[in-house]
Order: sequence, then C-alpha cells, then structure tokens
Amino acid sequence: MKEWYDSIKEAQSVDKLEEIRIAIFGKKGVLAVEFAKMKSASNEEKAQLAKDLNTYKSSLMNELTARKIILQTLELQELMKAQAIDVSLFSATSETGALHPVMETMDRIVEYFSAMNFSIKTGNMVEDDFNNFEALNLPKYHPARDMQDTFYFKDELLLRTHTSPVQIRTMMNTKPPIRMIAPGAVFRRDYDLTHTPMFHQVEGLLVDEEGKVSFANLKYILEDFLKYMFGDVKVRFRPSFFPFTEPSAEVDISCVFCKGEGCRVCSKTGWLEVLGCGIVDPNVFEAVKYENVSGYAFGLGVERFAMLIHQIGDLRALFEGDIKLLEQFQ
Ligand code: 2NL
Repeated sequence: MKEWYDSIKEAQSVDKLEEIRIAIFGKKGVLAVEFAKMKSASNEEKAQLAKDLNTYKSSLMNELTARKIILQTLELQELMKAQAIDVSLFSATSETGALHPVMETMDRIVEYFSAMNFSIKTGNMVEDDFNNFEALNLPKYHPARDMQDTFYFKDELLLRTHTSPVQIRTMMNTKPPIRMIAPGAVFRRDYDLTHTPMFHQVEGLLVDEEGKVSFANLKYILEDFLKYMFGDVKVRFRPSFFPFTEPSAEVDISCVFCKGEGCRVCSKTGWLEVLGCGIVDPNVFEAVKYENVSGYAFGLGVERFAMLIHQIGDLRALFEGDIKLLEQFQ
C-alpha cells in the first residue's frame, strides 16, 4: 500500500490524481481487492486486517483530498496567468465618424440664420394639397402639381415637394412678425445626373408690417449670407418667376471653380445659380389670412451648396454611401 502514498504526492495534475483515486478506491481498485482477500482469513486475522485496511483507506483519502486542493490551486493559477489581460496595452485604433457633407452644409446654413435671429422650424414630410400647393398660389391644374413631379399617397396626401408648407403652417398658427427658416428633406419624382428623388432644402421667410420689408432688405441678407458660405464671391440678382413671390429673382455667385473666368461647370458664363427668392405674393398672405403685412422669402438646395463648397462634380456621389468619398470629409 505504501507506494500509493508516493503516487499521490507525485501526481502533477487533477486528472492524474483522479486516475489514482479510481485505482485505489474504484470497484476493481486495490482496496476492493485487499478487502476481498479477507474472506479467506481466520476471524482474528479478519479483525486486524479490517482495522489496518480501514486505517489505510481513511489516510489515503486524506492524502488524496489534500493533494487535490494543491493541484486545483496550481491549475487555477496557471489558467489565470494564461488569461491575464494587460490593461496597459494600447487598444486597436478606432475610426472617428464625420458628418455627411450635406448635413455639414445644412448646419452651416442654419448657423448663419440662427445668428441673424431667424428661428428654425421643421414640419411633416407627409403633407396635404393645401399646405404644399394651394396656399402657395399653385392652383389646381398647375403643372407643378402633376403626378409626374409629385409622390402622391391616397386621400390627397403627398410627400412635400419643398419645405414651404412649414412656413404656411407657421403663418396659419402664429401672428406676424415672423422670421424663420425651414430646413429639411423634400421629395420629387426626378432621377438623373443633377436630380435625386430626395434632396434637402432650406427656405427662409420674413414677415412684418406692411411697408416694412423691402427687396433691398432681402438683397442685403442674401449677399451677406452667400459671402459667409462661399467666401469672396460676386453676387448678382436676375429677374425670374415663382408663383409664390412677386417680384422674384434668381441669385448667382461668380463661379467658385474658375473665379468667373468661364469654365465647364458654369457653362463658360462665369456665374453659378444658387438661390431663388422674392417678395411674398399677396395671394399667399390671403391664403393664410394675413392682412396689412409685407415679407420676403427665399429657397435653396443644400446638395448644390455642398457640391460647390466641396467641389463635387456628380450629385449622385453624395447618396451612394461610398466610404472612399465620405472619408475625404473627416
Ligand atoms: C428655389 C426657390 C423659393 C420661396 C422659395 C416661399 C415660401 C413661402 C412664401 C413665398 Cl411660404 N415663398 N418660398 C420663395 C422664393 C423662392 O425657392 O429655387 N428653391 C430651390
């Protein structure tokens, strides 16, 4: 039996120790064999043998348990060492996100008009006929209301084709004066080199007492705004037409690519169209039941601004989610 004490002491793993335990205490283990031998012994011998064997049995069990605790502790320590985490190591570098160029441009536009005391208003993308068309002097059968150009739902609902309904709703539920901009996504059935079915607009509206708001006021703020956005550019106003303003104008800046020399982007004119604006048409005020007021309004496409600021040639590049392109605007 003595050699089993050595085996226990020399066991180097919990697994090995378990093998030894089975060899001693198992059904066919040495103790079972020794106890079986008792059958053929005399009665006095039996008593002595049983006493000796029971002593061995309990002391071997003690040794096994003691050794098991030591080996388990050692194995746990090994495991902890192997799995240790070095908290002082540098982690893998993580990528920083960035604003999409369209949103960055929109933020910059909003920043300017905020500083000029315009409030920022957003509204619903799903609109009705009155707020999107009727109130804006776009009567039934006006070509702009064509199914070709507008996404319609059932029940006279539609996706707004400009952010003007935000101004209409504001005028319907607020007394003048008003000084606001409406930034947001708008929708038109158009898809080619220069048009996407969803794009972003910022429209502005200022309303005050009759005779207080002039085209000169409009001209001043838009010139200041365009210089804020594009730096040292020339600005010019050209007569134009919108159903919701009268008189109306389109606004050009000197070409940011060729500095007005004439190039492919500005079709050799030296000018780029960037804005539409005008004095609010009396029919609009009538629709929202405003009396004895005057106002100006303007509207611009944010994607066009973003493309001119970042010199992006193809509008669709802004919407394809190409990581290579977006990474350039970190
Ligand atoms: C453009 C032109 C414009 C407006 C939008 C407007 C809104 C109300 C009343 C009168 Cl509630 N006008 N908006 C006025 C002139 C031009 O947008 O070229 N946008 C991209």
